[in-house]
Amino acid sequence: MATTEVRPEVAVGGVEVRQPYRATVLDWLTTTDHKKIAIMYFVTSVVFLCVGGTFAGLVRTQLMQSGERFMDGDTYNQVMTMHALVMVFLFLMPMIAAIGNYVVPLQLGATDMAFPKVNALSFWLVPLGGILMLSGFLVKGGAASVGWYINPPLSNSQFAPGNGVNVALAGLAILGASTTLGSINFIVTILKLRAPGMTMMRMPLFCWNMFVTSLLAVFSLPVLTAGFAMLWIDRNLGANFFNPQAGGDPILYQHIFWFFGHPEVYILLLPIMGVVSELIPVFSRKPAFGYKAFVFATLAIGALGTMVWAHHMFTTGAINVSFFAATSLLIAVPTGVKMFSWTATMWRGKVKWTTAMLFAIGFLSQFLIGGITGVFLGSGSIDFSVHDTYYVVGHFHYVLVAAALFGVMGASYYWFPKMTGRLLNEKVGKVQWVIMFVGTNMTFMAQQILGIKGMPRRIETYYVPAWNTLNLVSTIGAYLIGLGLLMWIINMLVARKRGPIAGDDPWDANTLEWATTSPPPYYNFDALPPIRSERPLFDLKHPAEGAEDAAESAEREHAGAH
Ligand code: HEM
Ligand SMILES: [Cu+2]
Repeated sequence: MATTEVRPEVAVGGVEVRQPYRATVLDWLTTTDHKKIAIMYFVTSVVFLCVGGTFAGLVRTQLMQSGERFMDGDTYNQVMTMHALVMVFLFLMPMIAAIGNYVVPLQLGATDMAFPKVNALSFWLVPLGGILMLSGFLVKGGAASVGWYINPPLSNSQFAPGNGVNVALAGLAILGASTTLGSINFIVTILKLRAPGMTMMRMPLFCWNMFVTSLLAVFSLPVLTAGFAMLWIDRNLGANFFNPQAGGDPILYQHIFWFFGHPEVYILLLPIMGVVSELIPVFSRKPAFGYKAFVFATLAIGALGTMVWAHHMFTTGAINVSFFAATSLLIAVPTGVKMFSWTATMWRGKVKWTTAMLFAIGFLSQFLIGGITGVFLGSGSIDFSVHDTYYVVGHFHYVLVAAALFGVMGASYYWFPKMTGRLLNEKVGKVQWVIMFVGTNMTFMAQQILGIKGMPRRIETYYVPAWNTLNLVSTIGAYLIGLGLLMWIINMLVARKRGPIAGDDPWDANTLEWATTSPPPYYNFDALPPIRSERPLFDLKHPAEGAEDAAESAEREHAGAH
């Protein structure tokens, strides 16, 4: 494989540019290069975003007006369930694997991930798991239509006959294996392949977030897979793990699912927080405020994130509400530390309003809304009145869409030049940002208000005219999000071939991925700068400031030791 990568440099507009990946199909099918694997994850994830987005569009079109029913109940439930499973397991998790695969080895100054072959396997399990899960639409009875928790008794073979749930469980188990293998790869790469001088406390914040995310994934995904296996055995081999008539317990399934489900939201969010922690210092021209505090906040969120799962079960009456309310509210503290660190980093900075920075700031404001409504839901008394309403749907979409999707957009505008050697169109990017900022707030704020007004989730239609206007607003907002995503995809397709040449370090950034060419050679680096802080490239470019900063922090560390 290596031999095909040594390509002649060609001069474009006076800048030496490597020809990006004119690899053969066989190269792509057999590659173990983390950069190529990252690009395959990226493309696969965008394709599934289109699938999951189309499902969301269908759902919103049906809910636009009361009494609208172009999808019957079962079809609606299939489309809604698959929307969620596709968006979580086939769009966002592979997208995080894409960004992590491309950036982590480069930021560590490594030539690749620790286990390149396992890395390739982790990728190929994604299309396999995805096709298996979506093949439910082709089997008798249709795709899984029981909601994304797939919880019994609704999902047992009596109430969900046919193979839709079976293929969904099998597909999800394969996707779980992909993420677990990928996470082990990240953990070993981060612990073992850091360049000389890069101590853990000089590691870029993105890598720290990927590290904690991977620990959470290895911790929680096997539990989910065990729960899916128990449900599969109940459905197909007549066991009774979750059958109360035979001594089983459906509440047990909910514990198992949410023991994974809540850490899952941090598996989705921490990497995005890592992305934002790269973008804000670079475009504020300041080091990250409170680097150490940020690292400990990330570790605290990871640890606390494993202790709150039953806040999804407040209304079952089967759990200790006070304990889980307390742990849930506690997470607001390290999250607040991060929000403060990002804001303080921008404070008095020389902010550059690039599209990537706009999406980072969009993440902050939207995540704030998602976070605060999460605090409301964490307090048992409020949750009792809004559980299973659109308030909850609005809340987690603020976190998963308005926040996570914005983070993905920011990451793409920031690292696309490193992946392709060309810049995305900034004008298009800024228009896209406005459209998506307005669209997400229309879609999900309207949903939150509908929830307060009592609209339950998972209904294929409604007959309450008072909910019409807000549902119309929510649907128009969803169409705007769709338009924004379309602009993003077209921007990438055009820029890949005709975007302005980026050069090695178009953003005047801080970390090692910008210390090599765009795109990098298959071996990543010809040479590495000395590493004395979490901003090695900045230190190299600004020796005085860098040295000063390094001296200052050494001073602080020294003072702290005494
Ligand atoms: C792009 C714009 C999106 C729109 C307009 C949208 C819309 C919706 C709507 C209306 C529902 C509720 C359906 C119901 O309760 O009947 C829903 C459910 C859901 N969505 Fe989205 N969504 C979007 C993106 C996403 C993304 C990016 C994710 C995850 C990464 C996601 C994850 C979910 C989940 C987990 C559910 C719950 C499904 C269930 O109740 O089982 N959505 N979405
Ligand atoms: Cu939760």
